[in-house]
Amino acid sequence: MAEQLQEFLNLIDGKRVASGNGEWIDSYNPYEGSPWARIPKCTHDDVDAAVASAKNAFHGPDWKGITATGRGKLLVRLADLIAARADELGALETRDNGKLIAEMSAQTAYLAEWYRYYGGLADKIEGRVLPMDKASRFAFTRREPLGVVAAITAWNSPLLLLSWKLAPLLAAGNTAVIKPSEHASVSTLEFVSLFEEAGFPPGVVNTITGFGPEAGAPLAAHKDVAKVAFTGGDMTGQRIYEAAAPTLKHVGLELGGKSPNIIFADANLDAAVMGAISGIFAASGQTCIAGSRLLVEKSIHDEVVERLLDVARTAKLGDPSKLDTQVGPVTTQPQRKHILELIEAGKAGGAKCLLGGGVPKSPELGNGWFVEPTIFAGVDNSMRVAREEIFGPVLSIIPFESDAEALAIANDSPFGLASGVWTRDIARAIKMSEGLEAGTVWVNTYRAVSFMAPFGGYKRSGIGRESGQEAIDAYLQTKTVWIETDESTANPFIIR
Ligand code: TXE
Repeated sequence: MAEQLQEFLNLIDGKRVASGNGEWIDSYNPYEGSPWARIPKCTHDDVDAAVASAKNAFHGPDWKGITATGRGKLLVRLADLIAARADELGALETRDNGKLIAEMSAQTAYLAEWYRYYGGLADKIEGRVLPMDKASRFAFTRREPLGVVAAITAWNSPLLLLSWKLAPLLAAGNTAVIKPSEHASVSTLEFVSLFEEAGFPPGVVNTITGFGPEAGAPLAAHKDVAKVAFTGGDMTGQRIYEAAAPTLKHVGLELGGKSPNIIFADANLDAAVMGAISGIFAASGQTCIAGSRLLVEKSIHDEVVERLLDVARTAKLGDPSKLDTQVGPVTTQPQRKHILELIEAGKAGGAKCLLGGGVPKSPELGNGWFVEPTIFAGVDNSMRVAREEIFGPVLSIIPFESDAEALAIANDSPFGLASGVWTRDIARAIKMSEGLEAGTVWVNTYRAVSFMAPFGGYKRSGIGRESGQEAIDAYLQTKTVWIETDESTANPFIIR
């Protein structure tokens, strides 16, 4: 069986390599429920080799010798190569993580924009001349890269999540070791070929595949890694924060959410209902920004529920590689088990299951890891389905009566990644956007992202921001240079 699987290799120091111990991990097609490829099962020694390669490249003349403008040009060239290969990369992602081809190829086409944007910013990283309160001194700042950055990513959108890290970190002059999720590494392993084609020196971008504890943990703790940039679950994020502490690494953590999507009675209900559907059933709910808590004003509650059911009932489940499929399988078997357990917890806790609630019966979906689009009404915000990230197609509807109550329920969560507000009242929209404890507030839209819009979490949803101009600051450190122009000697026993 294993002989027939396509093999994908890591990239370390410009060479394609298997793991040092020769072991592999099978990569599954979630629609067929069977393995289709295999990836190296790396351990500590492989991590050491990848970090050594990135460290050498960081200090070596080939990368250091490229001007900021030159780095920018490499990134723009890479963007063109990505655009040319977007469909192919999107198809690989669909095969590996089961998400819709329409969604994955839109993502892979769009990610070229991150490299163009940060390619443009690369030679706009500027220090400052300081005005100085001491007449004989001249001082200025330089903005310098951190060194080796570990980019550890999740399976739901492998290349998009990676690019949010890779484009700014390379623009800033760092080098990278990428650790994709063991559940969906293939697109990343294919993608990194483009760096050589674009002209990046060997060792600037390296990959390590493997399980979290065996490959991710030694990378997150490695003494020569200056920063860990991570996307994944909050508990793993916490472990990475701890692993980074002994060597005082920088960290960027983009973790999960339990985002409130709030519909007021004055909203455009057609748009709001579609926004709610896109918030939870797109990508089978496997997005960190899933609008998994739908807060609905009481006076329109029943109407919104009816409209939601009308759309959700007809959602077409099926093969994610077909363009007309609307809901695909979830990516992993453990993830499906987790979702089904939380659905049972919702039922046991007293929430009313209006739709779905299990595994679809139809035989043609039999091999895939599907979960039915599920809608719970009568949810109280203290229930598990309202508090825990489910990361699946499960919506919890919570009624509210006033703006203050909506805000209180929305903010009563350990998470704070995203939120949605549906209203035609501009004053209400502004007040809600002020009051919501979340890194993103969407008004009359949902699930919108852009390379120019900072993205990240409040509270347990993470640390730091990705995308936008400020993301590049997260991969830079400031050096202050002082120059004394007065040649007279100063008293050495007092501060200068
Ligand atoms: O993610 P993990 P999993 C949430 C979602 C899901 C849960 C678990 O709720 O149910 O996380 O998903 C690597 N040191 N999100 O298990 O474990 C791992 O190999 C270093 C939210 O897939 O967080 C992978 O590369 N690395 C989310 C990456 O961390 C470790 C996206 C993510 O894995 C490690 C996905 C360790 N000790 C899941 N343990 C989002 N924010 O979008 C694991 N890893």
